[in-house]
Amino acid sequence: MDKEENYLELKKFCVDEGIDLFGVADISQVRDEFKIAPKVAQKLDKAICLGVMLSAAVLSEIDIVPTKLYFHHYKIVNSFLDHIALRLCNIIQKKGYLALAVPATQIIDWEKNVGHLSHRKLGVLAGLGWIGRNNLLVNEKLGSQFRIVSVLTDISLKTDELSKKDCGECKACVKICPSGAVQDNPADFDHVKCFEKLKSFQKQRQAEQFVCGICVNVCRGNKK
Ligand code: B12
Ligand code: SF4
Ligand code: SF4
Repeated sequence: MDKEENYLELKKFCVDEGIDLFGVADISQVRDEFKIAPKVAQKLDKAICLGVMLSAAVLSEIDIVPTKLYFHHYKIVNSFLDHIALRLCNIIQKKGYLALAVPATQIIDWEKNVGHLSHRKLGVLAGLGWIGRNNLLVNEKLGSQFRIVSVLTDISLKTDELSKKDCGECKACVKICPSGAVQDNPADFDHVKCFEKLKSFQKQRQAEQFVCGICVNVCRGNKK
């Protein structure tokens, strides 16, 4: 099968299973950054990035603190993404290729606070959107109201174009962020202020993990 046919078949599987965003990135220039054994990473030249939308109703309950419903939703959506990624890997493997699912949310270095790789960065390279003022991956249709997972593979696939969109004049997240982390220029995002706020939410027992959701709730992707 050629790369177009493989793309359509894998996309159909994912969409039928409930995936809302599907994109493919060439990772041959970025895989050296991954915290995955080079002997494995070097064999994988594409990332399939999958996104699933969040519940607008659950998000809209968030006002100035994350809610218990949002925390549960966060866990369920991560688990859903990890399951679809596993099933996608099995389909690819049965065709005789390699496929490695990178967990939706797993921190492997607690000092630097990083995962195996950046799903946001791969999402940009797979054409799913752009990095917004809130430092999240923003999609034209879903805003930041989705979570993502990536499957690395060596199967032949066509790749997607980068998005040409950006936040435009929208500054909804700049105004609403309770920590002052979000600035007009996305490059000035203050990771420390954001993390301190998430730690304080956790201390207030809003959630057992570091969640917030305020800048997710307001981001509709520069829609009028
Ligand atoms: C650790 C972590 C955190 C840490 C922060 C660490 C950090 N440095 O960002 C804490 C606990 C604070 C955190 C907070 C949140 N997180 Co978090 N987090 C992660 C996790 C597990 C790893 C992130 C990581 O490794 N970062 C390392 C750095 C290098 O990468 P990065 O920050 O992701 O990406 C930047 C660089 O790649 C840089 N960059 C450098 N070179 C290049 C080149 C190109 C071409 C591009 C495009 C970018 C780029 O731009 C990117 C954006 O700043 C990811 C899952 C994953 N594995 O990606 C989720 C993830 C990033 N988190 C997510 C979310 C939603 C949140 C929260 C909203 C919490 C919540 N759920 O309520 C907040 C938002 C904070 C914010 N506004 O950024 C989502 C983002 C979804 C989206 N639509 O963007 C992710 C992808 C989880 C998921 N599976 O969906 N998170
Ligand atoms: S996650 Fe919360 S504290 Fe961090 S940037 Fe978004 S709104 Fe601000
Ligand atoms: S809320 Fe507006 S400014 Fe903030 S990331 Fe989303 S589109 Fe960009």
